[in-house]
Amino acid sequence: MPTNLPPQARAAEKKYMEAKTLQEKIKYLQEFLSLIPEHKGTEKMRGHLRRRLAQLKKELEEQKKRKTGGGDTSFSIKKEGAAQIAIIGLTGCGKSSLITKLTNAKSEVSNHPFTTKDPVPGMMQYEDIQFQLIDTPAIYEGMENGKWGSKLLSLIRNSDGLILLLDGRNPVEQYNIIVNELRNAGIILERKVNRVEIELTSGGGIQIKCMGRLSCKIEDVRELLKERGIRNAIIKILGEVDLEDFIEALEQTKTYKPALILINKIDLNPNAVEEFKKAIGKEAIGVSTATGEGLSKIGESLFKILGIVRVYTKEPNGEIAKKPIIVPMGTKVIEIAKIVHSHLYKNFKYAKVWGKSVNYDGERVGEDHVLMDGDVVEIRIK
Ligand SMILES: Nc1nc2c(ncn2[C@@H]2O[C@H](COP(=O)(O)OP(=O)(O)OP(=O)(O)O)[C@@H](O)[C@H]2O)c(=O)[nH]1
Ligand SMILES: [Mg+2]
Repeated sequence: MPTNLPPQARAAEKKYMEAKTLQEKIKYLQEFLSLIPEHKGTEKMRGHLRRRLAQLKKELEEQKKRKTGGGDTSFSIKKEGAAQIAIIGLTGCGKSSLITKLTNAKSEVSNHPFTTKDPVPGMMQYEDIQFQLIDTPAIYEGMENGKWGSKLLSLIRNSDGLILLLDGRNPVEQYNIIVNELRNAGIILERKVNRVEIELTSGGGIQIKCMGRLSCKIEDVRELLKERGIRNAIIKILGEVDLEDFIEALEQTKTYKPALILINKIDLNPNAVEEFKKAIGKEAIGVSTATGEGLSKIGESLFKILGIVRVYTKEPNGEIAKKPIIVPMGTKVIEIAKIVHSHLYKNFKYAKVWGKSVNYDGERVGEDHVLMDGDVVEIRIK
């Protein structure tokens, strides 16, 4: 970012950065924008800021809406199990039928539109872990502005993943409506290839891991981070990214949710999955809550899309833990040590690992060793 801004602009920027409320942020950002000289050198910056302003205004509108309409109780549900998965779809696609089949939850099933009014959670067993499924009120067009829409969208944003349930009689049309509604709310189902991942750390300065290409100046990135008060972070650059991608990552304007696409009622249309794949180019699993077909595939598929692994700890000469620790794919031994106990983390010497990530059982590995699903880890300290 250019540093040659007039002092008045810098002062307004400072007020903007320090603003606590949305109203204040909007006010000072407007002021800041009006004080930036309009020339080529500031073009990109003005573009970013204008987009940010539009977004802040939208947030304010949403905040007002939440305060005035739609009742005050939120849809939020306390997380339990390995992951919280919201089952979403249009009315009548079979969300309540599905949760009733897969968990012990009871949710009213009916062919009247908009039967489910409040979310209903239930636990689904998959091997030695459980997923928390949530049956939700139906998605509808224009939901962002609707009475329950914003509550449902915040439940979706807070979940770890989604089941997109489509009615097999018109899966393509239903899919397009859902994706559009989610996109309008900044929720995306595909992780961008070109992206920045920022993980804040407690020390170590700014560490940049470039696995792609940066198409802006590194000094601009450093300045942006400094402006936001970020002193310690691990930053991953994937694909070709520019300053805009950094701003997006910092402001989390887009929320990515892994989603499993299920096409229900295949008893009524056995060709639904092929029709869907041909039109949309995506894989889906065909199920029928009426006949039970396809339901047994859901657990494994969910596990896969979530990108998680199960790690079992073991004390030297002790038993293997019955309950796994659930961590993201790519987790290193040292991160497991940190989760188990700070003592193991601080005094880490090496670990012994049994399972898929090692060449032979009981192999000795260092702190950066990446674990795989089902691994058993024994941490040795100094
Ligand atoms: N033929 C057939 N009908 C199904 C299937 N699954 C659900 N249904 C029927 O579809 C209707 C709607 O099912 P629900 O489970 O209530 O749908 P929902 O998605 O929860 O609907 P809302 O709560 O309104 O959003 C009911 O009449 C179900 O019996 C299926 O696999 N095959
Ligand atoms: Mg329902």
